[in-house]
Amino acid sequence: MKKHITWIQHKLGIQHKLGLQHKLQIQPKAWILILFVMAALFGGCGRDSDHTEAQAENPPEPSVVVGFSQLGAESDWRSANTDSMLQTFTRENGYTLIYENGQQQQSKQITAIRKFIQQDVDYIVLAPEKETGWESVLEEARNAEIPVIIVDRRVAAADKNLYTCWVGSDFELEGKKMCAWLGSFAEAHGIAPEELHIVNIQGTIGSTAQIGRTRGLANAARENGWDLMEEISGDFTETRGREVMSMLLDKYDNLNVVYCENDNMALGVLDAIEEAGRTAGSDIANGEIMVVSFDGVNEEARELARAGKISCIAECNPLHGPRVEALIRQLEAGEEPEKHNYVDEKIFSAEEAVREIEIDGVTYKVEKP
Ligand code: GYE
Repeated sequence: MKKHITWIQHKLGIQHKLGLQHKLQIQPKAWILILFVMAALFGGCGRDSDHTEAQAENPPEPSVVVGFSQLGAESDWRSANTDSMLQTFTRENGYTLIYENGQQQQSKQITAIRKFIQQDVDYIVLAPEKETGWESVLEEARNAEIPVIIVDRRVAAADKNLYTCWVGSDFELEGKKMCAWLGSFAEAHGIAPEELHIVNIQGTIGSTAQIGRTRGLANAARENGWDLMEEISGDFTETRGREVMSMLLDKYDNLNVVYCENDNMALGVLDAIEEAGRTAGSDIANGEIMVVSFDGVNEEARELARAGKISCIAECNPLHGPRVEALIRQLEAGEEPEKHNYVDEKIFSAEEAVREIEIDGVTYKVEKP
C-alpha cells in the first residue's frame, strides 16, 4: 500500500513536469498562451473531475502486503501448503503477496526475508527449513517493526519475541499416535515387542517435523523394548526414500517395520520393497514389511493405505493459508493472537484390529483412510 502511494506520487510528479515544459514553449505569443491556459484549465478541470468521480466510484483497494518465504518443494505436503497460501493471499481478498521459494536452502530464505524488509512489507510469513540459525534475520525484521508469523516448522530462538506467533502441528504428538497404534497392533496380533525390528527413515534433519516424529519413536522404542535398528534421513523426498530403503534392505534381513516420516518417502520405500522381491503389508509374522507414514495429503498414499500397503498414516494438515490469514486479521484489529497455535489432526488405518488409541488420557479414533 505504501509503495502504491509512492508510485502514484511519482507518476503525478512526472506529469506535472511535462505540463510545465509545454507551457514554457508557447510563452512568446500572449494570446495563444491565454487560449492555451484556458483550454488547459477547462480541459484539466474536466479531466480532474472525471478522475475524482472515477476514484469515488472505484476507490483503490486497500492491500496488505505479505512476504512469504516458503522453504522449498520437497513433497506433496509442501505443494499443498504453498497452494493454500497462494489461494488465500489474493488481490480479491485484499492482499499483495510476494512469494519466494527457498529451494531447500536456508541461505535463500534469509535473503528473501532481507528483501521483504527492504520492500517494507506489512507482514513476513516464514516456513523455515530447519529450527536453528534465524536469530539475526529475525532481529532485523523486529528492528524494522515488521511482524513475523512462523508457519509449519518452528524456529529455535531463546528470545520468543523475535517472532509474533506460530501456527502448525504437534509433530511429537503425531509420532506418539503412530507408536500407540503400532504398540496396540502388535499386542492385538500377539507380536512380542522385541520382534518389532524397526528402521526410521527420517525427514530433513533439524526440521521440527523430523525432530518431533523421531523423538516420538525413539521414546516409544525405549519404553516398549522395540528393536529400533537404525535412524537415517531420506530428506522427505521420494527419491531419497527409495535409495535409503534399498540400502537398508541389503543391510538388515530381519527388518519388518519401516517408520517413514512422510508419505513421499513411503512411496519410494514401497518401490524399493517391490524391487527387492518383498511384499509390503501388516502380516509381518509371514514375512511382510510394514510401512507406516505421516501426512495423508497425497491421494496415492491414501489409496495405498486403503489397499493395506501403507498400514497407518498419521495426518499432518498443510492448509495453513486461512489460519495465517486469521492471525493477520487479529493483528490488523490490534489484537494479540495466541503465541503458539496447534492444528487438530487425525490418524488413518484400514486395519480392523485397532480402532482407537489413547495418549496422555486423550482418546483418538482411528479413521478409515
Ligand atoms: O510432513 C513433509 C514436508 O514440515 C510438516 O515437511 C512438514 C513436513 C511434511 O515436506 O512431507
